[in-house]
Amino acid sequence: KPQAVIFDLDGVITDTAHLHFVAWRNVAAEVGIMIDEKFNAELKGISRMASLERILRHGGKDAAFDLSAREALAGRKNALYVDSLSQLTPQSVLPGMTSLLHTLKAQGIKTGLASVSLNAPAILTALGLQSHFDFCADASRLKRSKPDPEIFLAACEGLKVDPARCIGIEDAQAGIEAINASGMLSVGIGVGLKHADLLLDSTEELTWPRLEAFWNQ
Ligand code: B16
Ligand code: MG
Repeated sequence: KPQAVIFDLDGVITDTAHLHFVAWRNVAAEVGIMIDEKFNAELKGISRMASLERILRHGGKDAAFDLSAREALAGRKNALYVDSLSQLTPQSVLPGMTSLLHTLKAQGIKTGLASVSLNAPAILTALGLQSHFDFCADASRLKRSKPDPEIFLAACEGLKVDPARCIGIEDAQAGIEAINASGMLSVGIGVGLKHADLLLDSTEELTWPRLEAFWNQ
């Protein structure tokens, strides 16, 4: 069996993409940029400042905001987003994930979190999952974002496991690339992801028997 399974948060454990979208849409509208859900899908797994840069580029306004103006916009987005996190409850955990975390523990397999969200600890608390992970990588200490493997390697280090004996789970293309570059086996959730070692349609299919069969193949 694998030594550990390392999870992304948004899109794997819960779905905060719509909450990110509503907050970004507000801030973008303030500066005269319109974004839709289709554009929002491109921000999956991308850090806060990198998301803002993409939005400004999308609106043709990347030259109009210096670093301090960008930080102010990102700060306003985050305040709106953090407010909206009060909507999250244990019911917001994606189907099957609480039970998978319990099963992995029962199997003696470690669990880690590799989310680039600086709000990950607050999200886990709202979901009632704060004690379900053996180690959560600290997004504030990252030097390079996904697709760089840094965050997955930091999670492996924190768990004291060998990446070659671990599985990583992601819903974003940059995340799959990060897992592959770390030397772990990658599982993708969602249609259209490329280069995942195993691709599943939804978290409902992400069960321990499915992961075990994949590991042993
Ligand atoms: P924050 P993940 C990512 O979470 C989200 O997918 C992405 O949309 C967001 O911009 C990023 O976290 C940063 O979030 O603004 O809360 O620090 O998929 O890595 O769990
Ligand atoms: Mg994600």
